[in-house]
Amino acid sequence: VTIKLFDLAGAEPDRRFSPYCWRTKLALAHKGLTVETIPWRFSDTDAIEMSGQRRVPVLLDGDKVVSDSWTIAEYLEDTYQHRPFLFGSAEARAPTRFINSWADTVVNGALVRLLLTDIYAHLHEKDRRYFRESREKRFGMPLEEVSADRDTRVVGFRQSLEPARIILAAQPYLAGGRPLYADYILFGCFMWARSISSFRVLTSDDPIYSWRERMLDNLSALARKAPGYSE
Ligand SMILES: N[C@@H](CCC(=O)N[C@@H](CS)C(=O)NCC(=O)O)C(=O)O
Repeated sequence: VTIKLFDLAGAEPDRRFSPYCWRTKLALAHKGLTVETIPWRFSDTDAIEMSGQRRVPVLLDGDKVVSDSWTIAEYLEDTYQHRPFLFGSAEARAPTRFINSWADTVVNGALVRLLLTDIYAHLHEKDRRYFRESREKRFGMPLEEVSADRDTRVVGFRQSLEPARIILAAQPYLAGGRPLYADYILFGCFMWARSISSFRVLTSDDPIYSWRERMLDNLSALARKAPGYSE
């Protein structure tokens, strides 16, 4: 059976920009598992109804339906134990989960404010109204206002990455000498940015920038080959 993945797409079906879907695609490639990705738009809620929730990624593996990128990572690790480890060891799972919650809250929370209008610009027509309404409600202001001050706001974003910068100045990957799921988590955030925006979120003298370059080339340059922008 081929694994299938519902993967958030923009107007162009091959523009895949969800940070969470990127984590899953990189995890599958790390495990050497082939996947058929299905382009999914925000308004395609019926297509993932069987998952009992309304967000992607949603993974189909035989008769198994798994949603939420963290749950999927654990599922892949536990189901495909004979494949390369995603977490490194049983003990590494908990600190990796901390990186997951840091990326979801601090990193993605700051990035969305920098990227919101670029995301909107790449959406499929059928998603625009829902996206504008739901995000303007969430931020309490027009989309365009949310990212209007991004040239100044990006400075704080870069500072907030200091925990990753310190470790990446000392070793090539968050996980150590080779990339593991910890790296795919944070890298997924940058793939979100790269897929839909030419805005410069990192400076080229940043150790995180060099790490991102290495990550783009790993796994047969899966990420670098995907439609996106280079800053
Ligand atoms: N905690 C979830 C978050 C998934 C998520 O928020 N996905 C977004 C796409 S990036 C989504 O499907 N949003 C649907 C919506 O906003 O209606 C995970 O890690 O998979």
